[in-house]
Amino acid sequence: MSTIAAISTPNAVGGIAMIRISGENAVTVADAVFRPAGDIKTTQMRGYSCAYGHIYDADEPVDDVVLTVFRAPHSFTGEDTVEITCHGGLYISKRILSLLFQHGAEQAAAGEFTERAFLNGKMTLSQAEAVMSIIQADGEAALRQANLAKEGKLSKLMTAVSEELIDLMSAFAYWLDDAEEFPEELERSTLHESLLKIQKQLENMAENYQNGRVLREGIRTVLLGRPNAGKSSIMNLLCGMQRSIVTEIAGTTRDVITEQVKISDFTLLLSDTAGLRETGNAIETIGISQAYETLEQSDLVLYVIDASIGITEEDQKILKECAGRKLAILWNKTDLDCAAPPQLGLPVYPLSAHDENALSDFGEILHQLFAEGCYSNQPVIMNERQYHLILRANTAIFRATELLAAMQELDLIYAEIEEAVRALRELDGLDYTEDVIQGVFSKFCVGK
Ligand SMILES: Nc1nc2c(ncn2[C@@H]2O[C@H](COP(=O)(O)OP(=O)(O)O)[C@@H](O)[C@H]2O)c(=O)[nH]1
Ligand SMILES: [Mg+2]
Repeated sequence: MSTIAAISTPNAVGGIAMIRISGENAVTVADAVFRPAGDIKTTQMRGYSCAYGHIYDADEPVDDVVLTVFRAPHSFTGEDTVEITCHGGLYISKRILSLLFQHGAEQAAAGEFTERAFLNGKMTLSQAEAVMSIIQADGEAALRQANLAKEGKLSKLMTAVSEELIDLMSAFAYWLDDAEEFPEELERSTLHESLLKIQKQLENMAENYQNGRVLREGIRTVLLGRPNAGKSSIMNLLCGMQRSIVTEIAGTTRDVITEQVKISDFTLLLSDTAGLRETGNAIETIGISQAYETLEQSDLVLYVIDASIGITEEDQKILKECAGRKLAILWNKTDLDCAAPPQLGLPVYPLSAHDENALSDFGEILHQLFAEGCYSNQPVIMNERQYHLILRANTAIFRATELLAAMQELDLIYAEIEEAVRALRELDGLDYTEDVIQGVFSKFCVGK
């Protein structure tokens, strides 16, 4: 395999930059441009050792650097690897990289170092994907999930499920060729039970992925309620700035206003909407229908009620339309004379939007609403590719149970279970095609 090189630090000016070289000739390529300050020759450096010295372009010094050597197979990629840490100027790092190219290294493609780690058996495909998830993690929960996958917990789980399926297959492989009918020795009900158990596991994984989506992409949150309930005031409170216009005039907000807000571990994609009411105003009517569209796409509804008025019939009607979504009632304007919050079997949070600290514990509320799935210590699948393979396996198992119930022939059932195993093996890269690998690693950054 060729020797590749890339700048692994961001394409920006910083204190230091790091250039990574990997492949059979990594050390000789580095040796061609590096003059150590000490006595040990670069080619004689041992793994996990580093040296201080200078990069030279012919006889011209370019930068003083630290060079770290990793010897195969004890490196990230499993190949000989050299990391050059230089001053973090854009020109310097690019100039050193181009010197490496002059001495035989080739530009690494996106994710190529990790791809090599996978191809060299240093990690499974889901562990390789976890590397990217670690880089992208923007909070504690996302990082914890990525680390679980990186440690191989997801791989272990996938292997366990595949092995259960393979055991089932071998249990009835014996009857496969000559059984005209379903053999009596093989208990239909036991087989059915085992398949259902596996199906449940796969369904849980798919569900956890959906729950985890809010961590990866943000919680699509909509502020809904009647005009003047205080939605825009609460929007501004959560944004920490005057994002929406607030007036005492009902019908002030018309467009949907969306802002990204980071609260505790969560990112909210927060939308303020027009107050919901019957109105003859054409512009307001459009705003109201946009509010309903936003509701359709939301993960969380914050339903704002003016506590000095209390819950109205209209509120009750709209709340019914929110059924099935994560929902919290913000019982606003508690600084005024107001009734006790209603008992609706929903979480109700009393507050006054005029108190600037009113939502300082909002992160807690989000934790209560979204803790499940996000904070599990179970390994969670991390991306669409993995999700679709879980669904593919699940569909195959479902078909197997249907065939079993319909007293169909064994070989049809066997084929479905085999299909589920194929999907799970592809998930962890035990079987893969060039396209799969290309699809996974092209999403990485160059230099990782
Ligand atoms: N007293 C009091 N007034 C509030 C509170 N929240 C909002 N208001 C007032 O209620 C009116 C409508 O607020 P606004 O945020 O525009 O409501 P929206 O129509 O639901 O967006 C404005 O005059 C606000 O100042 C609150 O907690 N207490
Ligand atoms: Mg408003």
